[in-house]
Amino acid sequence: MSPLSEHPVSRRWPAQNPDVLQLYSLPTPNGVKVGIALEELAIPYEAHRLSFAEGDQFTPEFLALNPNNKIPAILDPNGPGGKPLALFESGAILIYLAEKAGRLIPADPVDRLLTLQWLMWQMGGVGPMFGQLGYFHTFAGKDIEDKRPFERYRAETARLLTVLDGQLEGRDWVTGEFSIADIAIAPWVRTVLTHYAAQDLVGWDDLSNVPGWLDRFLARPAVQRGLLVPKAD
Ligand SMILES: N[C@@H](CCC(=O)N[C@@H](CS)C(=O)NCC(=O)O)C(=O)O
Repeated sequence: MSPLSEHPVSRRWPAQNPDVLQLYSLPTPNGVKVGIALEELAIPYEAHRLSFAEGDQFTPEFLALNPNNKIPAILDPNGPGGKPLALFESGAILIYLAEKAGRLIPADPVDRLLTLQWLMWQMGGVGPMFGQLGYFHTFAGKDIEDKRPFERYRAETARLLTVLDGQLEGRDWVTGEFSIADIAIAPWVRTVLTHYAAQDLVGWDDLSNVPGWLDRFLARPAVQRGLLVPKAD
């Protein structure tokens, strides 16, 4: 890839410090995962805030970085082999950052796979299903008369939370040690409470382990900083 300053995304969102990792994001459940990981790992970065209202994700400059028109995405001037790296998909970015820093992903091969297993569980299940619950319960889909889509995603969200509750039995964190699996999952679980106010719909009070785990997650100073990334202008 050409130097970071020559990437089209840098024309629209110029880097003040082109030597550090550039993040293009918003504080959504997918976006904050990367801010939290960067803060936990103490990796220097510069964050650029997109505006969905302005359609920033559809501009040619952003599409040159992520043709899938979604945040988060990163541009790291010091990628593998010392070359610039552009990356999208929050799960891929979390794996990249953890491996780069040598933390938040276990070195043991089996533990590493189990961490990736729970990360993929979030990416393939929790994110899409919880997101649909939000659409049909809180956002534009809430006025749709046919309640079958809402019920489908409500039940699936409740089921996924029960699975997580079982995994957390006897563990402080999803796979034992704090990892990118926690960073991927917790922002979505938080959103059920903060943005959807759906705790009564998904059996929150029946969960034995998830509420305490979420409290532990939110008590971490790096998490609290990461939840605000990128800051509003
Ligand atoms: N699987 C993707 C999902 C990313 C995603 O859905 N991002 C949303 C915000 S949370 C977005 O950018 N939406 C803008 C759009 O769809 O136009 C990831 O985890 O990075």
